[in-house]
Amino acid sequence: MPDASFLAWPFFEDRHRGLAQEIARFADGLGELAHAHCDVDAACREIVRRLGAAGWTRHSVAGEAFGGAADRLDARTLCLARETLAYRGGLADFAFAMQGLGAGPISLFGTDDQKRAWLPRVAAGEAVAAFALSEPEAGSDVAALKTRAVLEGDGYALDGEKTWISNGGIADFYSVFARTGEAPGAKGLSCFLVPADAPGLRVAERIETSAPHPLARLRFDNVKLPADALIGARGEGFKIAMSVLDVFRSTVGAAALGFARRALDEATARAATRKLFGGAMGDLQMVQAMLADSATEVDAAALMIYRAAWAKDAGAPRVTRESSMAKLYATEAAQRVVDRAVQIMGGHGVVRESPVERLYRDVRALRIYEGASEVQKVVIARQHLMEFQKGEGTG
Ligand code: COS
Repeated sequence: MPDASFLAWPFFEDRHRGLAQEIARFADGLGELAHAHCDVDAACREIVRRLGAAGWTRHSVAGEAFGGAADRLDARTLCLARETLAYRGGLADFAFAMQGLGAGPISLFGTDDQKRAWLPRVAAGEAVAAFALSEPEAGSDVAALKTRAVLEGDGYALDGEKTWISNGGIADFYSVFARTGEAPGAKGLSCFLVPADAPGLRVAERIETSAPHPLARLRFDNVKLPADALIGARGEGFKIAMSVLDVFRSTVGAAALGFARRALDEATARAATRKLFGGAMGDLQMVQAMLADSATEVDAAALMIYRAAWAKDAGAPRVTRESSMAKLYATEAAQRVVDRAVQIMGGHGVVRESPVERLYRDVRALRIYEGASEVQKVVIARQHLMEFQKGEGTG
């Protein structure tokens, strides 16, 4: 059983404690479906369907009138759900996470019509959502993106290429960021709602990764969009992307925490039961040192994640610094915790499809996606310096 003592922390309300138990039961019920599958597309759709039927994807969208569990996204619920699902399997976590991220621009910036068109279906697990930001030459440097949306009559024509798009190929709609040219760089981007069946949009390539999930490169060739496909205001695309990422970055940390807790539990069980040198493996101080480091890092990651989520839920206008710190620390720490677990498992840790071998593959991408560790450091340092300068100004 995963350690649940952190739920007593003051970051949570009783409703979170109840939800954490319920989602654990739901996740246990997924069984092998929670893991990457030979048919990841079908598995993902089925997980989304079940998440919807059980009411979990209601937490992925904002607005009770649009099928959401509440009027605001609750970052603590999203983090608890991701941590719990990731503990059971990377694909279950992935399927849940992408519903929230893909629908995030609509939840936070969409019109009522856009919300009515898509959020109830995302909440019910009937529509699959995707977030299309990265390009072949713009991943970390978002302001460099080149996909263009040109005004044509009342609407837009979209041209360009997106890559590393999670749910690419199975999504029902994409939140697409494109250059509309109001100003150079970050100030000239906008966000668009693009249905997957829009003529001119096609999957140019499916991308296979070490922890398989639906992932694709997309082409947009003269995709005609109506004026009401614009999400938020023209020129606000960069801020929309960053605001959505502010909410979801701490949830990436939470997924890493779920992987780390599972790795620590597997390693602990092994150390407690495996006999060597005439005693239990866990009696060896070098093994104890590994367990101590991992247990400490798991707790530290949990503190940072739930601090960031609590700050967001408590109404902080921006949690850029807190969510970047949580993502950076938790994903880097999880990599170390999983690696130590492999070491403690010995040969068993590299047996294909064993729990720890899966974790070893599952955890790696988290240090890259939704802002690589290096980008998080840039973001944290900028915020830190800005706070210092503000303090200087006020004396
Ligand atoms: N929330 C709201 N607004 C934000 C913001 C945030 N978190 N971060 C930046 N902005 C605003 C800034 O305030 C600025 O507006 P003003 O000039 O009006 O103040 C504007 O957006 C431009 O910001 P900035 O100058 O910081 O832009 P940069 O191009 O220098 O940003 C980084 C560089 C690296 C910080 C940014 O590109 C980034 O976060 N990249 C990683 C993106 C990512 O996660 N990629 C993975 C793809 S998604 S899977």
